[in-house]
Amino acid sequence: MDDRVELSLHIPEPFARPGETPTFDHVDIPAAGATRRPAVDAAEVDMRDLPYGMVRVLDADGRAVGPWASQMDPEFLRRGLRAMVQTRVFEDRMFRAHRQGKTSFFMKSTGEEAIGVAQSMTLAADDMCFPTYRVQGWLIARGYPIVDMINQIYSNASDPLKGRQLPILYSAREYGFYSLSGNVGSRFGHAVGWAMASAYMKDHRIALGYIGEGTTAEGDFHEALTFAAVYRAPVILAVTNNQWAISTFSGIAGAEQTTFAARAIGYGLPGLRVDGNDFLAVVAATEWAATRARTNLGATLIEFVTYRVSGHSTSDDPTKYRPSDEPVHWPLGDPVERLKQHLIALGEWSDERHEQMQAELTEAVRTAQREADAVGALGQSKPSAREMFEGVFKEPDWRVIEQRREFGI
Ligand SMILES: Cc1ncc(C[n+]2csc(CCOP(=O)(O)OP(=O)(O)O)c2C)c(N)n1
Repeated sequence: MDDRVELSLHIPEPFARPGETPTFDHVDIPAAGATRRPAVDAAEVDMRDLPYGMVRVLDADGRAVGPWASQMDPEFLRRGLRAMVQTRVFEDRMFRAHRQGKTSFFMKSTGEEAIGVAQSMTLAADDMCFPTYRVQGWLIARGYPIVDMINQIYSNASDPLKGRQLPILYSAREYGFYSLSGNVGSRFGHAVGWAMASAYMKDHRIALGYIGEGTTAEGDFHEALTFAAVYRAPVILAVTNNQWAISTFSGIAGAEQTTFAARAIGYGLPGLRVDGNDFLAVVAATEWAATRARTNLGATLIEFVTYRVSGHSTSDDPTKYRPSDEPVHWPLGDPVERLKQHLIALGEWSDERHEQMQAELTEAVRTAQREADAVGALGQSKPSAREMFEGVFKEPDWRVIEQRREFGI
């Protein structure tokens, strides 16, 4: 008789499906202030507890507590709040624009705004971020014109990218925002390469790469970590763990085994696990990792624990694969509400001022949309066909010249 054990596979299953009661008991959340803050030059071997903790600053009462809390200028915090609200208002409007047929596609970052906004405000103007489509707040925090974002989304004659990119795949070098790619993960290695080039040229600029937790299952993630560790590249590697990769829960990318921050340990890199819905924690962790990068101490992997409140994109209906009330059960709350409460607790903000700001930003987005609508929404206006042949190569290539001649323009 064959007494060998019959082999089987483990197929991770989400904790709740539509119609079931949502639970986040599996997400380990230490209290605010509980996770220690090591010196930036601490040895990696002495920091291997951090990927299992969670850098949190804001407590349930909106107070800043613990070793990662620092004195922050209320004006800086108000600017952060403003950029997050602006991002949310803008995204809601663009989602509606999609439903009105004004664009073919859109994606929201609802619930994740603190990450892109806080990092944009923390890093230097000439650092470079290698974004995902989930950090539009980076551009908004740096004052990128909303009308240009809408023109890009409409692919109209004023589209700064001349209709060459899918809606929301922005590119803005002057804003430290490297060209987005629809191929997820492809930019993560670029961040490391750019950082290596900066060090090779004895420059001072550092890079920040973003990747979703689902995409960490791709080879690009592991290649980037290897290069970052080996060459001690001046880069921050950010995993935004929003629990979902379209309809696939984080367990399919390995969340059941260990944390995404703990992936760092295998590469000899420090890994931080951070409350991604806590604006102050995002700033503190980013400052810590940036100081390491700027002083040749090398790369840091940061997992931002957050939640994707909306669907993956305008093509997605999340009620098909998760309980419709799952977002309200998310234990880390709403980043906008939490920063607002903190400012109110400091005596630096009020509900009235918040409402007034919201109204003002709604009006600003409306005005920008009217301006873009006047140029034309999707299909009503297009960049000139001539644009296809321009800006392709630094010096026009003979093939481009020939094709343009054949085209007769
Ligand atoms: C290389 C590649 N594979 C697959 C896709 C299809 N796709 C687009 S987004 C996505 C999910 C990404 O999830 P995650 O990395 O967790 O980021 P999130 O969208 O949750 O921010 C997939 C599979 C793609 N665009 N590119």
